[in-house]
Amino acid sequence: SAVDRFLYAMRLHDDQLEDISARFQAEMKKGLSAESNAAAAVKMLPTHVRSTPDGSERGQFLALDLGGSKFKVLQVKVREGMGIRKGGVEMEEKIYPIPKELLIGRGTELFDHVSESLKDFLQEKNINLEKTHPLAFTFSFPCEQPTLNQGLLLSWSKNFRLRGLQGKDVVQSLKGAIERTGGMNVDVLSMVNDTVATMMTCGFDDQRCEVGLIIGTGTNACYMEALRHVDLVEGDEGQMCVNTEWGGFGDDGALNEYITEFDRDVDAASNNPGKQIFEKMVSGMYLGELVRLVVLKMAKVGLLFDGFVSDALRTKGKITTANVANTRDILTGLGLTPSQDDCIAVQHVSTIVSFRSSNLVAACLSAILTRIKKNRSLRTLTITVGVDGTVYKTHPQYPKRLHKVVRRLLPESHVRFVLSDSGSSKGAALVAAVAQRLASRRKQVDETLFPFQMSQEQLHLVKSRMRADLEAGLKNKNPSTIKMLPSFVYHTPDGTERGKYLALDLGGTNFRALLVNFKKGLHQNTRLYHKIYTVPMEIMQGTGEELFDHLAQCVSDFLDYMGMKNAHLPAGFTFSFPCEQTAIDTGTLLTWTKGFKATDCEGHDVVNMLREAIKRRNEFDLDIAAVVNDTVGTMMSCAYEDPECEVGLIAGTGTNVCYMEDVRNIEKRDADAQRMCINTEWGGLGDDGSLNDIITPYDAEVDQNSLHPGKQRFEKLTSGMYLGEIVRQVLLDLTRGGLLFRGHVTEALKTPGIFETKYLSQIESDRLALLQVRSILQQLGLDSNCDDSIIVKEVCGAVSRRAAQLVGAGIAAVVDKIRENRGLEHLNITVGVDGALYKLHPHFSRVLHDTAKVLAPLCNVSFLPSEEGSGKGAALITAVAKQKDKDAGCKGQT
Ligand code: 0WK
Ligand code: 0WK
Ligand code: BGC
Ligand code: BGC
Repeated sequence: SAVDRFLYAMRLHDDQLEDISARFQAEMKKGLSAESNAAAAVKMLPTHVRSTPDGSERGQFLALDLGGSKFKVLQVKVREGMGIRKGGVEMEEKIYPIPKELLIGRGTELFDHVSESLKDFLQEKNINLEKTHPLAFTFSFPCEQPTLNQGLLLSWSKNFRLRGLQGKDVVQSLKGAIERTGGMNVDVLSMVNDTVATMMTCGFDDQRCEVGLIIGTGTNACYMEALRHVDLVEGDEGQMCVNTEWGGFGDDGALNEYITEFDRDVDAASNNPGKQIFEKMVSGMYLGELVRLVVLKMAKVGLLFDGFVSDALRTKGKITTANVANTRDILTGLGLTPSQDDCIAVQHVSTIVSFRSSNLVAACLSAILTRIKKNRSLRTLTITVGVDGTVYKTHPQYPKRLHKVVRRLLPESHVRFVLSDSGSSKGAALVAAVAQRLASRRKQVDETLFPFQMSQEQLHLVKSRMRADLEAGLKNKNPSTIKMLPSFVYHTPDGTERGKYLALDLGGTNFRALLVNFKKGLHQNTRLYHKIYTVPMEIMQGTGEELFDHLAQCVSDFLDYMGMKNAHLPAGFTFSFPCEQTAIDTGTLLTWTKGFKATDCEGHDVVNMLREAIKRRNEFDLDIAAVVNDTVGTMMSCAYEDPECEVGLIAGTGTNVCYMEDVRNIEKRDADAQRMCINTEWGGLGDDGSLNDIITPYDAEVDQNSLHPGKQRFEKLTSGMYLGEIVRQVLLDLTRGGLLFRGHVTEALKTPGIFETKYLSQIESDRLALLQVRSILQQLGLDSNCDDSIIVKEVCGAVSRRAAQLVGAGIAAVVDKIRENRGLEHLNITVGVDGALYKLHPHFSRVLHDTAKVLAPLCNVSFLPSEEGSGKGAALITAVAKQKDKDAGCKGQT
């Protein structure tokens, strides 16, 4: 017919619809990817709704539904409250008209109207104004949401064009208005787009509903996208609902060949020209205008009403979508006297306009469904689409036509359409219920982790307590928690050290044997060979004889490996446990620490025990000339590189520090040297209860289950042997509280030592996506979901951060003491460091540095990780000891 010819451009055939569907799929990709999102016409906004209703939502909520044709205030009771049939939702609502001028006024005025309406609703429904009411906010405009209850307005659309809110957080604006209205307490828990609320509403009864569609004043759709495709949100686990804002499809010209002159006219006359091109071809706000402009043109060219044009027909907005449905009375309303053919023709025009709208929606909807099918690599997709909007609800043929075209475009899929019968606020309330649960979980996790957060005051306290016990340990009257053990090392290396030495290194986790050869010339060319031997648990906790026999056997293996069985080398023995020394080559073990508990060792000289073990083997001989603590060995190793290194720090399985103390301060031991290196054994700080105000129940539990309860309390807050256990205790507690792993306390979680500290380092590395955190948890037999892994990462972070801060406070105490020892305003000093925690943990060293800098502002502390461990240091000390013997020897002679 004439109309068909006239509106040829509006009749879209399936191949065109498939083309539009393909274009829209491309637009979706553009909107989802981080690098092309900014310029994308279809914004694909993440909503932070990570799941459709799962049946656990409950609660009473107020709801605001703003942005559609009607502004509503509601109260929604989900699965609770008297008389609600099991599992039901009860809603009370009231529509509050919005005065036209408010739609184009100041944003704050609109929100004042909203909050005054809310107050009116509370009063009318006798809802207690004192109680704080959780509120779910549906706001149907494009908003960027950093979180579930924040929404930065990108732009207005439809008939809203207000000033002063673009780019602002509309949740804050609402809270501001509620504040201004006063007399009510409302907690805005979540803000959702009406498509999301519609999807959730329909998802309440139909688990398959994973798409929300609005064809009302405006048009839009949302759907559950795979999180791995949502670049703008961290994590690639599970799903997230994306608000496509497909109204903007075509704003970048992607639909130009489908745009007709009438569309251009509608756009030009709209309050946001160039924007929402797709919406202006589809939604209720514009269909009436399209019909009017087509009818006007046809009248002008004499195809209607014998070419008579009335003013009304020329007037914008005279034909609204509502009455496109029945033609006769609209034409009379326009002061026209239509003939029967005119009516049929006009009816045909509105049918074609409405047809095109449903076809375009079908095309883009099929694009979304195709994408979901691909995401899940399904051959056939069975899914439900939740729909709302006056066009869909009131245009008699619209739903049928839409369903038919979608099924024609996706013949192999089973697409069900569910009309959201009571508006979208039920869905909004379900989102709020999830937000409430997440918020309460968040609060409980924060409360659990709060004691691990060290305030500046607390860190200053730890620094001064450390300082006090360092001082006390140097005095010999009363025992101190920090033993301050003399090392008989009087100065750091001066580069004159020469010769070949064997270094034996019993650390926290393994035993190392090293051959170190100091050659003439620059110290770079120190040759060093080493071999690492494990120390099995049963040896660590067997008899002293077995332990030292094991060490002697390792040495024998190393000498074989080096072919130096008969070298009779001088050896330095790094022994990383508290030893009382009376000379450089003796050391009485005071107490085992870390994972060691070998019998008949404490109170014995560890050098003799090693010598006896070697004698027992009777196949090689060693001249053990020095025994040093690993902190001392580390300080010497690093001092060989940097003469300013006068402190040695171990942050590994255990923790400890040594430093060059002025002999005049070492009351319990005099020596005719200016300084001596003191092995502080600061791990014992707190053994007298001085740290009880920061020790948490989790720490107490770890101490109780440790090999040496009550001992090494500072070490048990800061070192690798224990951090994993502290994390496990916290995870246990959170799981028992139902906040983690769905409350399942598995055997794995109850297994001591399962959470090795190396996992902390892995879990906390920024590069590690949550997925990998989950696989680590999987390996540990902990079946977790995305949120669980987020919490586990947080717990690890809290525990390791505290450890680094406490060690930082300890270092600040040591370097400040050295500065004051030397009466310096300012001290430059280097700390030689070793230990897996310091070297491998992604954040430990930085937090340690920052804390030391803040707590010891007058000291410029640089940290030098030791390259080859403390072995070289032990060899250096052995070289010095041998040198002295020689000097003493020839002095003896002279
Ligand atoms: C009813 C929903 C509301 C949505 C509206 C859209 O409760 O959230 O905005 O449908 O349809 P309209 O009222 O614009 O036709
Ligand atoms: C390597 C040193 C060794 C020290 C160890 C501490 O060579 O003396 O005991 O570091 O680190 P851990 O092995 O306890 O992580
Ligand atoms: C808005 C969308 C909304 C849709 C339906 C559009 O104009 O940009 O956020 O979902 O209308 O109300
Ligand atoms: C020991 C120290 C050692 C530290 C680091 C502590 O348990 O008591 O002697 O330096 O661990 O290995």
